[in-house]
Amino acid sequence: MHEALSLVRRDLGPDAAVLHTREVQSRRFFGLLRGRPRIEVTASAGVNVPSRLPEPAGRPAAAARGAARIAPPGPPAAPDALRGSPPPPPRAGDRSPSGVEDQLSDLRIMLQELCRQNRGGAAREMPDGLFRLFTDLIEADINEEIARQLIERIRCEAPNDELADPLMAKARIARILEAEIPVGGPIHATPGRRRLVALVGPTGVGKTTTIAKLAANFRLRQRRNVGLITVDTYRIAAVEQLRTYADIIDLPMEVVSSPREMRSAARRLEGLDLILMDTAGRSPRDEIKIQELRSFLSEAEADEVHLVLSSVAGERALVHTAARFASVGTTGMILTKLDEATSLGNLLPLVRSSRLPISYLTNGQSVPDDIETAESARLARLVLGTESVYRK
Ligand SMILES: Nc1nc2c(ncn2[C@@H]2O[C@H](COP(=O)(O)OP(=O)(O)OP(=O)(O)O)[C@@H](O)[C@H]2O)c(=O)[nH]1
Ligand SMILES: [Mg+2]
Repeated sequence: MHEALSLVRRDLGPDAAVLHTREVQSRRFFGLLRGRPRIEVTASAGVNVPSRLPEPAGRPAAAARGAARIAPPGPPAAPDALRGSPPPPPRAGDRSPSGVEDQLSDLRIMLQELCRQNRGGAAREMPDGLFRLFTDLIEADINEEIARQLIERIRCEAPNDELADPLMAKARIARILEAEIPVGGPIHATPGRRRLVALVGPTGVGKTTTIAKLAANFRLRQRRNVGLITVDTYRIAAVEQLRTYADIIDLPMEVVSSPREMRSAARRLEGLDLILMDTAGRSPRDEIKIQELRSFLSEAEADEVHLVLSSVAGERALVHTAARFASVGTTGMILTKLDEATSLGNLLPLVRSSRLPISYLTNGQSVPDDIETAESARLARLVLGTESVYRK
């Protein structure tokens, strides 16, 4: 044993942790004759676990990282509990001393855990059912890292019978996602208390269409007094697009082309319950235009600023866009074009990074019907692909 440990020390250095030692009886001549006993030592310089060898007397306790030093050549020191009553020297053919088997099985578990972590986890060691669930998550476009985290989490939290049932395991993941997805509820338009809500976002995501849907619902279904403001005077057709909706729904509308005009326009709409403000689509990369948008919004004294994002966009673009628009004071998010998305797992990184509550979802071009108030449980099921974007 001393010889073996010296070899470990020589090869792996004094900081190596000894993980496992055992005596192996070799056999010669077709297994009939006993060969010389051999010593097998499992040691590592890179594993962060306490060494199985006791600390030599007079040396400091195990290093903070947990690995003890290998004993220097010479008789190994006794473990703390046994100090003062040295164990009898091992006899040839002796099995391991009492308790060592337990320690070895602890070690095995510890090593398995380390291997699992080192290998980056889930996929290879997952039971079949969970592995299928993992691939379902990947297919729903949930990124691999988040999918692993979700599987690991239910593995830690759920009882075995639940893990063995794919439907129950998926339902547990749905509940985890539900708790993660913040929603902001619908806009509250109280009669007589003017509320100004602006929609901002990149180009072509559906801001104007969503304003028309909201305006029609508040005006025609909830009988609120609604007005519109547009600051999108960059595209010739933009004003006309909103004016068409204003005419159909019969709403007052103001066109504002500079932050200075904003106050007087808002004053002209005083007395209404809800003012919806349409803005020009902005590239998240255009810092100057985003700052300009900010001055429009602060002049308007907007109560709510909803960032409109297309659910068809890639997850990195969504995260980046939300971060860039945060500087205009976004208070919520509206996700559009759910009907065009093949999957919605791309929304999870956005939800995690922006922490903005989601207020509405839109799922088609039809005004005023294709809009709904966002609900966490439904969004979780949509992300998992267990529910259709079209409500029955
Ligand atoms: N499929 C689908 N199309 C939508 C949805 N919402 C809007 N659209 C369409 O998306 C296109 C752009 O919509 P707009 O409302 O003009 O988008 P915008 O954000 O105002 O665009 P800009 O003002 O140019 O930045 C139109 O063809 C809309 O009909 C939706 O939920 N689903
Ligand atoms: Mg528009």
